[in-house]
Amino acid sequence: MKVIVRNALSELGWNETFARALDKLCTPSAGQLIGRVKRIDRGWSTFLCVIVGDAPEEQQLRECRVRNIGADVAVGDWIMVADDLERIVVVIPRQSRLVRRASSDSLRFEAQTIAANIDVVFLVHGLDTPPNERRLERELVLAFDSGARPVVVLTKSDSVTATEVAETREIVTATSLGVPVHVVSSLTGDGLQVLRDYTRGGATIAVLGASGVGKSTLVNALTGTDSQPTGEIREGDKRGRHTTTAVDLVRLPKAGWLIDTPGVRAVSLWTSGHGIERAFADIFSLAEQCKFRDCKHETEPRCAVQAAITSGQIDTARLDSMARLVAEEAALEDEQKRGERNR
Ligand SMILES: Nc1nc2c(ncn2[C@@H]2O[C@H](COP(=O)(O)OP(=O)(O)OP(=O)(O)O)[C@@H](O)[C@H]2O)c(=O)[nH]1
Ligand SMILES: [Mg+2]
Ligand SMILES: [Zn+2]
Repeated sequence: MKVIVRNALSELGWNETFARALDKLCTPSAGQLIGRVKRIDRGWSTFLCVIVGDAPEEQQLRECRVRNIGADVAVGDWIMVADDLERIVVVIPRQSRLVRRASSDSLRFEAQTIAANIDVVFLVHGLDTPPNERRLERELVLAFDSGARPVVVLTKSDSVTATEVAETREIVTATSLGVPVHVVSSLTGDGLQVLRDYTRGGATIAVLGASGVGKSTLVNALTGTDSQPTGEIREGDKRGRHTTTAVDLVRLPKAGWLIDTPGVRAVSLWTSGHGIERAFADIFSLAEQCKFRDCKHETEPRCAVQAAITSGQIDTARLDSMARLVAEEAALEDEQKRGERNR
């Protein structure tokens, strides 16, 4: 049966590419449900859906729950579900995915998909604490590897002076190379209109950042609701209290989707793409002028990167940070290869 669910599903972000992918995998039958995962709780996925076979005028978005044991699903995924809601029949291949390394010790080398089928990633940092360039670099690698567009959002502009905003913006802009940087306040509404432009055309935006930077407050400000719980930060170290505990897909009033995520302390890489090259494009482009192709930018003669450090063009901390990320990725690849061999 052809899926004639274009109207209601396109509101969810459904497009021709997903439709073709579904066509290749199976033929939906009447009564089955096609939808998008909103939230995942122990063993259950909550998803927004329409019923296959309903006439277009009867198509209504509804919220359902399905058991997801054994299915590899993430928030933002498109799924087809059996009519008895007992199982997920198909997870449609993802067009993009935000993946990090799972933090639990027993799962040391397991990937965790934070969000799927996203167009933009907001990397959120609070202006009330000093800029954390090293963290931002990691987040940029993750975002570039996801296949979505990174955008840096500096929140809480109301809590600092204009001079402080300018200083932080300068540091952050230098770290993020050509990535857009926006300054906003969710309390006063300052700068929010520019962020709304990213939701045009029904885009899906994942919101990523440390606990307490104001992700959920931003989501509420953009949706005009208080759907996401928010929490005070700790007085002493200004850290958040891990208020958001699960990833959640939230609808914007006109078009588009936001994915609120819980703040994580450490951003661990799970990469397979060109994230590091893109996040450190400045160093990679200098490296092309090093004398040796395999220059490690340590003590080699005629190293263009070391020359840039001497001239002050590049910070040693930035080069060290890149080296750490490259090593982390290499260790991960080794572990993955070992895992495959033992399988
Ligand atoms: N002054 C000011 N405070 C803000 C702003 N945005 C958020 N806050 C405050 O920052 C604190 C943390 O906000 P949350 O939105 O809960 O932070 P979060 O990033 O969602 O944190 P987790 O869910 O723990 O990851 C709350 O007390 C908010 O009121 C802002 O634009 N200005
Ligand atoms: Mg939150
Ligand atoms: Zn070099």
